[in-house]
Amino acid sequence: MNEIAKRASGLAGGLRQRLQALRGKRQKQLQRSARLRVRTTLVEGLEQRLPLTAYLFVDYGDNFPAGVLSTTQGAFRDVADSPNPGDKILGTQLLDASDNFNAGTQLDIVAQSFTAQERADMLEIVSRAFRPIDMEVVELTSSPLTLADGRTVAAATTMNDVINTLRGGSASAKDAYVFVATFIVDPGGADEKTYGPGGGGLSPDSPTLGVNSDLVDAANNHDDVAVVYSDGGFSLNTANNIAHEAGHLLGLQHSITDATNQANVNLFHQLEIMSYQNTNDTSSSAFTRFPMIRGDDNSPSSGNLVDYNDLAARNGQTTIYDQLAADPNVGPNPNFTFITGTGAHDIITISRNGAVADVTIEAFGDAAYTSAITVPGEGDNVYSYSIPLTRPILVYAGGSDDRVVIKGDLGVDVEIDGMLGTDSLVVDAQGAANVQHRPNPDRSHWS
Ligand SMILES: [Ca+2]
Ligand SMILES: [Ca+2]
Ligand SMILES: [Ca+2]
Ligand SMILES: [Zn+2]
Repeated sequence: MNEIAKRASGLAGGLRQRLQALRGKRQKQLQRSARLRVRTTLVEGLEQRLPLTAYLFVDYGDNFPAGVLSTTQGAFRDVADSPNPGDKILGTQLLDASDNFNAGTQLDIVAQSFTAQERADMLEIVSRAFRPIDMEVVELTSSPLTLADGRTVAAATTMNDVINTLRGGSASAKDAYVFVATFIVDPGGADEKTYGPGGGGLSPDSPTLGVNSDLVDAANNHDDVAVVYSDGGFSLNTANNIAHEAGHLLGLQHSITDATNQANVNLFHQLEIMSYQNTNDTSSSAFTRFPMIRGDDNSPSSGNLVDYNDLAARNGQTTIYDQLAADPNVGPNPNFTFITGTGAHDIITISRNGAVADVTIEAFGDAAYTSAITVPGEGDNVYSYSIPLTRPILVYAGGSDDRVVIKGDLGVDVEIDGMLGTDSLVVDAQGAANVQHRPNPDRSHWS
């Protein structure tokens, strides 16, 4: 067997193994046309990543003295000032039980307990959500870690450590820092208030340090610090809120918050990190590349959507993913082109069209693909765009039962993460690209 044939054989074997694992462990159905072939020119893995531009730091308090970082309301909100607006570090305003803010009032950040596996599971969900973005997720621990941009980081002992971590590396990198803990304002005092142990999180108010928050400006202009409340242990709420609060730090606003009285609408928002329809419900989380409806006062508790066509994405972008990708201080992961479905049942079609590929996403309320979902902002049922065929393609199909259809020899690798549901893959091509299909990890506490 020559080298190319051996490699092709190995790839085909790997694909078979993955497919068998898929069938055996998850009882997924996977359909392939008889013409699926493994491309013989694959020479390296998909993760030859270029250095990424910014970081999301996640700090569970591993270096807190005796498990508590004791600071003040003021030091935690106004983390670091600077005459240069771009160098200010915005923190989060946590109020006391009387809803008061006094800069000198004590604020204790109390570390909670997690097993290594629980932390790894949550990091996997967050890292998956961030993989399409030009940012790397770093869990801070007591062991110092030197990053690709040269800065050495570890879990914080003091707020000064937070500043040094955020200001390390390239000054232009606008990083996000999220504490996962319980937060006690005025501990032992008359106005003691504990944030947590129930789920939730907060990001900087606006203005802070005299400038707009990135959430208000729809742009990642600053390093900032957000909080996620937790009483320890794995929860979807904690994992998704780490990514959600970080999304605010990058300039994203809410998609659907309160549930609407349209089941299909709630369903297709489940993939979107910036929607509360995602937070407690699923590990299939992403910044979606499909139009999402704005939340907050657009999705009131009555369940009656105010405007179906009011999009969550801003800056002239149609999708939340595209808003991040277009932000000069975030950007897309340069190593591949990213496609998502939604939380609903999607048919995702990727068709070669000359030098590019045309992508269509059709979302449905049912697994039989009969109840079509109208694309917000468009009025029809097909969301489409074209992509270059110069990089590998990464597809996140999202929750529910999705069908991914690949037409024509795309000539690039395609990695499909079907996420939850019973997903199918149809390849209709002569000399198809190498296709990896990865089901959701089988963990009973993921849903
Ligand atoms: Ca920011
Ligand atoms: Ca889906
Ligand atoms: Ca799926
Ligand atoms: Zn939020």
